[in-house]
Amino acid sequence: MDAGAVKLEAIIFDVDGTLAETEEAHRQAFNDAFKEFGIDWTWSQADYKELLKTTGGKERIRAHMDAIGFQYDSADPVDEFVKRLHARKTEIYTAAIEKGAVDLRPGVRELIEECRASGMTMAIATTTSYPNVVALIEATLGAGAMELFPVVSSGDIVRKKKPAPDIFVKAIEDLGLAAGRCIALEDSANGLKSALGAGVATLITPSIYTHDDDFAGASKITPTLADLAGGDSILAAVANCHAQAQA
Ligand code: XBP
Ligand code: MG
Repeated sequence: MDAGAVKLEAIIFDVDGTLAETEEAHRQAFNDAFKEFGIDWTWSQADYKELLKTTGGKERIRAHMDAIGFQYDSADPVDEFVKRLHARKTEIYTAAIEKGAVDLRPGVRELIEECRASGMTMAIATTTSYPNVVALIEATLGAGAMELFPVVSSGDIVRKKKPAPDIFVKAIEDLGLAAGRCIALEDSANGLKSALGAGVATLITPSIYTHDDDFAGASKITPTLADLAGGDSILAAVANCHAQAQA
């Protein structure tokens, strides 16, 4: 590393699509919640690919209502209805995750373990709701594993979700670090735009729903973290990617 190079001090992980391929479990949970509420919507994979352009589950439900011209007629305010529907979706989703519905993507467990062993700070910046983060981390890394992430920025903690930079700005503020000291791990164009907007260099591992997104501006694109390192240290490969972005 050059004498003047900026040292990597924190890795900021996105959750859905990056830590794990969770979006099929989300889609299933949305569809199950719709059924329970007596709503005749079923989101196919093709529908969901389009709907994912709207980040945030509640916002996604509203986007769908607008797209189909859904006539809401109830005494309940529509915001309350969406909140209740989404809260039930979160219960269904977290129950599935707790039962082991998804595992971490290749190389993620190894990178987290390397960070833990070497003292590299880890943080989370995600659009997904906080209970979803806890369910995934504990189901895949064990009870108490949230302690590995001293900073978790998630869901409604900011007003504007990805692709706005707010969630990454909040994460680096909470870390107390300059953006240049961090690297973001993301899977989507919305996530990339958010991280870059906060000045954070970004490594992309595209996921099943985002492989044809536009990743212009990414420091590196690799199918998985395991591919990035080819059997060597994944943390060293991520740090190298950060060093190249700062050069
Ligand atoms: C992905 C999202 C989320 C999830 C669903 O977040 O946009 O909305 O699809 O979770 P990220 P919620 O990639 O930033 O982790 O229903 O809780 O929003
Ligand atoms: Mg994502």
